[in-house]
Amino acid sequence: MGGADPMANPAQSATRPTAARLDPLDLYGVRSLFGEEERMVQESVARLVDERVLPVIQKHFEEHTFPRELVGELAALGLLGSSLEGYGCAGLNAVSYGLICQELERGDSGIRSFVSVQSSLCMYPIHTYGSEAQKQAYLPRMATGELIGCFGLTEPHGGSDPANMKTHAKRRGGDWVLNGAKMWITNSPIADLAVVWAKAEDGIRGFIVERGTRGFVTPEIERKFSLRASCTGAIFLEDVVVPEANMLPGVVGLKGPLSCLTQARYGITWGVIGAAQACLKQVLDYTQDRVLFGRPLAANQAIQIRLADMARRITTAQLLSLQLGRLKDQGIMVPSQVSLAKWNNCRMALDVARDARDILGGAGISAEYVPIRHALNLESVITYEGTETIHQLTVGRELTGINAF
Ligand code: TGC
Ligand code: FAD
Repeated sequence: MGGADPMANPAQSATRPTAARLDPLDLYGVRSLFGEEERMVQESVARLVDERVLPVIQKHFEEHTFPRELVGELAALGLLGSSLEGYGCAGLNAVSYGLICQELERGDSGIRSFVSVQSSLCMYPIHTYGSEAQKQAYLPRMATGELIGCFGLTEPHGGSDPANMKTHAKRRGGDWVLNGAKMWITNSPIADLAVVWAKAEDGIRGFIVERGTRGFVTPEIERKFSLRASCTGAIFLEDVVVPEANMLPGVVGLKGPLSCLTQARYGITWGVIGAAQACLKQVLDYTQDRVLFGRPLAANQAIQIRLADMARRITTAQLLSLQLGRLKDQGIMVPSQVSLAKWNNCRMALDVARDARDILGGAGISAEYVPIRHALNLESVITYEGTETIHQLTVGRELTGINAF
């Protein structure tokens, strides 16, 4: 036998040689499964997050402001509508889009939210269901960040059941007249346009409502304790006249908005991994440096079990999202698979962030450390795009064939 057997000598086994150690944020080497383009995308977004997002995000979170100054930089890197083809969009694959979300959410869920809404909830429906004129008019300018979009589906009386929406659209001559209210809408106060879903005579339809249209107002929701670096508002529609040319012609029915949610939920499954990785990294450093009872906190079995559990859950989530991405790139991903990953990965990230907060002790409630910000953000992420219960029931329906909503 050449090298020393670490099991034979407790003193040697206390610290393993550096060369043998795995990447604690990627224990299964998931990164080795990415293609060259995917790795390049991840690296460039990681750089943006390190250099431009992390230095400013805590201040924006504390001041409850969205870092609008970053929009141009996100656009310059091709991150807006990145998985769409043509119209100034990058045409990247699903795994690359996932990695974009992961790196952005390592910075803050609010930044990933901005990109999710712009890309998956606004540009995607225009690209998929819009007329050629709508695509030409909006997509190139949304890809550069010149136009910001928002997505109005949720209503004040209950977001989990959008089939029961009250907002309606009635034909008047060659126009449509929209009335109703949407609640909890990311970006609505800063948006230049809203994709609004409303009940028409033949079913739910999507409309592009431009800022400045009479009767369209978007007040901000103040006093949020979560996603404070993201701008959230309502949309009120009072006799809003929308020309026929602004109705999305390619889809009727709830599958229109739900198909957009599938795109955004897919990205969230990756995004929350980034938030969890940021928390794990911070507690790994902290527990090595903090000495209690004469030894580093990291030398306690109870702490190691908690760190190991975080790594186990992150690794599982990474493999889930990667396989989901490969299914999506093959065109065979189905919504209940997205639900399973949205449920698992959001729960994983929220639990990791809360536990990391606790391991930091009193320091864990300080803005000097990232877990409390991520934990607060993840309270929204586990709720929006379908609550945990909605995704559990979606998987239940897949298994049993029985709708239990
Ligand atoms: P159901 O009968 O199941 O479906 C109606 C039609 O839609 C189709 N469909 C889907 N299509 C694509 N993707 C999906 N995920 C789909 N789910 C269903 C379905 O095949 C059917 O088509 P067709 O042709 O037969 O008509 O509808 P349901 O009324 O039973 O509802 C099912 C349920 C509860 C799962 C759905 O209502 C739901 O997902 N509720 C949750 C709502 C939600 O997630 N809202 C999110 C609002 S947006 C948001 O939160 C943005 S946050 C963004 C950020 O800041 O990052
Ligand atoms: P409800 O639907 O009222 O649900 C309340 C509770 O009941 C939940 O715990 C839910 O799981 C549970 N529940 C519901 N149905 C059942 C059932 N059948 N069985 C058991 N339990 C059930 N929406 C948009 O349209 N666009 C956006 O851009 C957007 N951005 C958001 C940003 C933020 C920060 C937040 C917090 C929300 C955002 N949302 C957006 C809204 C979000 O999608 C909704 O909050 C979410 O879908 C839940 O709807 P709700 O808040 O009305 O809760």
